[in-house]
Amino acid sequence: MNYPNDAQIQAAYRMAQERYALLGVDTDQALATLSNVALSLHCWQGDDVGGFESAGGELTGGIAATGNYLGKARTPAELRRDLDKTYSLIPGQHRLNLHAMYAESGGRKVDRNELRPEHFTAWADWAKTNNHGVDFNPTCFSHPKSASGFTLASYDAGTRNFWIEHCIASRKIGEFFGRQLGTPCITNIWIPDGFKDTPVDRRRPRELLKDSLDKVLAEKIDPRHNLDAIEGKLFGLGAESYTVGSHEFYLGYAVAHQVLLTLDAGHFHPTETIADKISAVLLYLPEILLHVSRGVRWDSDHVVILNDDLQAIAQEIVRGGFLQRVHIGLDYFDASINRIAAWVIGARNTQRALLLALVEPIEQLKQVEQAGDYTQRLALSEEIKSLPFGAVWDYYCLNQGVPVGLSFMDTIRDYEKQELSRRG
Ligand code: RNT
Ligand code: ZN
Repeated sequence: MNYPNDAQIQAAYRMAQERYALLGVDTDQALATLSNVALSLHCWQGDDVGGFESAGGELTGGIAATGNYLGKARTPAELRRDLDKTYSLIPGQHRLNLHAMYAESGGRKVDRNELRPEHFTAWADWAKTNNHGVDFNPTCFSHPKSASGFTLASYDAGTRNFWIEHCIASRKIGEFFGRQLGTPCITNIWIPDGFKDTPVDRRRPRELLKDSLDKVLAEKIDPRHNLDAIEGKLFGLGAESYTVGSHEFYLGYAVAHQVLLTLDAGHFHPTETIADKISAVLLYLPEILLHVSRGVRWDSDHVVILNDDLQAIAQEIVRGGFLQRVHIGLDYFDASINRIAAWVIGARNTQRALLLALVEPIEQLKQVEQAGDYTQRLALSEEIKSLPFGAVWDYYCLNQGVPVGLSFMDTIRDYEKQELSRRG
């Protein structure tokens, strides 16, 4: 592969900058804005949503990582090494999204309701050293007490209580991360509860879930340290007919309690996109969390590509002026390709989508729309698609000291040879 040299990248940028300036777009400003957007990288792409509680524990909860590519992380040290490599290939400073099952208990069995901040000190130290904020998730799946398919909405009070305790413990761990790192941790609750076949009673499990959430969220935690989020879903594997925590359920709960709503791009009907929901829900909620993902048929978690859906999400965030109120996390898991590449490709695509939105002549577009000139709106929207955006992105990567263009794959291939291929 031949790559452009620094002088070529800079020259291409100068030309692109002039071209965008003709439309009143300041590309330097766009890049400065982009450099302040931290993505929350999901730790679970590195080991196929396995966690470190027990080797080979089965992934349940209606989600699935398919594929058997070499090099899956088997220990926290390996996962952190893989993450370090990943962050080094993504421009900017980013966060980590951690799940409770990635606790480190020094070989002792600690059940999920007994997890405490001390089981996450290694993650906190690593995050502090590397300047990553951390977000957190209770793990309400892949556990004997979720085997019925129900957790916070279980008819069994003992089961419900166990998961309530786990979620409360998780919020305190979130608070710990927030305090340690000086940036609020978003603790996001997603549960798998649902029925494979059509239930008779759709009402009772939702009442139980509402009651469980009330208990989980009863204690106020300083929002400078922890923010709570709740994530709905349409269906899961083995829960095709009914999901207790549906979108409407959580939208109502979030508005009523002013907690963050999490919108996962893969959790809606196939032609339903989350982009259009952002400006609607932000009228009633201070902030939201996105799980940027890609649904493909039965799977809600394919690696994010730079498609229309992703661009529409970025456009809505930028055009709406919502960069401060929309937290962007990634959520997908592909075990059939190099896992570092999966992280890097999805993260870089999300950034490219944001940059594409940041270099739009938004004021002009809004003006023609407000003037009712829909012909010009269409013409301009289409024309800007072929502006030299790639040169701006390359220049950004160069300035941020990360590989330009496809050269990030050289580093990944090297790492695969030196590190990943040695893992059993
Ligand atoms: C599942 C949800 C949830 C998970 C992670 C592992 O459908 O999207 O966010 O992917 O918690
Ligand atoms: Zn999700």
